[in-house]
Amino acid sequence: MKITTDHIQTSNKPKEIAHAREFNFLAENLEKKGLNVEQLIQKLQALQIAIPSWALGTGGTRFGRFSGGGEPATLIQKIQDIGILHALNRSSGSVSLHIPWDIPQDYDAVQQTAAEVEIGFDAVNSNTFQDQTDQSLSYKFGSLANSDKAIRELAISHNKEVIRIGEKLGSKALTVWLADGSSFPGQNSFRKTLQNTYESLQEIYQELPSDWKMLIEYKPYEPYFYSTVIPDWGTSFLLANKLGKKAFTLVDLGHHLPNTNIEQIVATLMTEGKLGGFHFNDSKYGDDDLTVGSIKPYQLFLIFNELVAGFDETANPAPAWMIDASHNLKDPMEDLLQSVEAIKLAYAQALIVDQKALLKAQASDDVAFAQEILQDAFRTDLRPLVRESIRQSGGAISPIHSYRKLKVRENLIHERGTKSKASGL
Ligand SMILES: [Mn+2]
Repeated sequence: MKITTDHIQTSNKPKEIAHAREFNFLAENLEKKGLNVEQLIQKLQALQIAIPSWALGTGGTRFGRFSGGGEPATLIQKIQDIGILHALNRSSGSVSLHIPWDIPQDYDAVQQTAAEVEIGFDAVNSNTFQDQTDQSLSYKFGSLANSDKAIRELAISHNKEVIRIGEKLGSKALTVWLADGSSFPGQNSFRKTLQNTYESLQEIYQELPSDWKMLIEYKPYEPYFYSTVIPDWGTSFLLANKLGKKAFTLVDLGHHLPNTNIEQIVATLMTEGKLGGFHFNDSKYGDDDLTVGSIKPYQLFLIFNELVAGFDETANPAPAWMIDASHNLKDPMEDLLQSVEAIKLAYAQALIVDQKALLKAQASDDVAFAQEILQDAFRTDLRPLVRESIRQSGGAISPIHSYRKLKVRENLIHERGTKSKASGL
């Protein structure tokens, strides 16, 4: 199925009048506060969030997986699905590939499909957290950190291959998430596994093209439950600093212990110019991979508040934005539309924070007013602004409403069948 301009216009029609009324009311109020609405819209339009190739199918838990049908069975179908999302929200203009789940069979066909639906290639992700069927050695006890040099070399060569695949497609970043760790005290040496990891990453780093970035993800636990080799931002930052200027820290919102102050981590990394990218999701208890903004929208806003301030005040390069969620209950495409909207809303809220007044309140220790400034922005309903930015880009006023109205899932089930399954988490 392909979404056409006609589709968008027809599905927008019943919403147009009410939307215009809501937007004009909001725009007037924002202008009264001294905000430039046109500029806000341009900034919102520019924010593009990559969709991971593994998020288009129904995710599972370790107990089961309940597919919804019509899932993309091939990489080309995955890119077509992202094309549908992008046509609806004009905000999901790239795919983040997972290797080896999505090694292109026919590069020309993959690139042609991507070009047809206006999709680019974001960071490529390596996978050394599971063994592949034809793999000679096992990652059961670690990959880049393994005590066995031959296993480390296997994992290093896999990462180098991922870079080569990404180069052919036009990617500019390699994301490394390392599952390596231990489940019991004494299982391995903290110092040796960290040193092995550093040396392995060095070898991969040397293979990185000059205009590429290496994004190092961290996670405190899981799949191992006593330790992970890169448990926190500090360890990732340490490795990125030692590796060099092409290496950065990647923040995955679900990869923190409960109540961690993620916005402070963002501020610190940006001050040092080392925030390389984001994996968006939401969580209640752990790495739950829930829809962005579904559990802690205020935290998401506070993170964006640091990002917006950091864009102005630091030399941190533009980070890579990606969703990293798993959809077990909802239609994955509806879930992704909701996530992208939540990200844009948090960004919009952060853009209207009165930064000058906030600095003044901070300088005079006016705690109550500083809080008022942030909460005033957070509590302003900016959905009409986000909708208008998408509408002006040629997208749907309400992407999820149009998705249902155009019967996208029904069409995909009709095209691909009810048993079609996507690879992924
Ligand atoms: Mn992630």
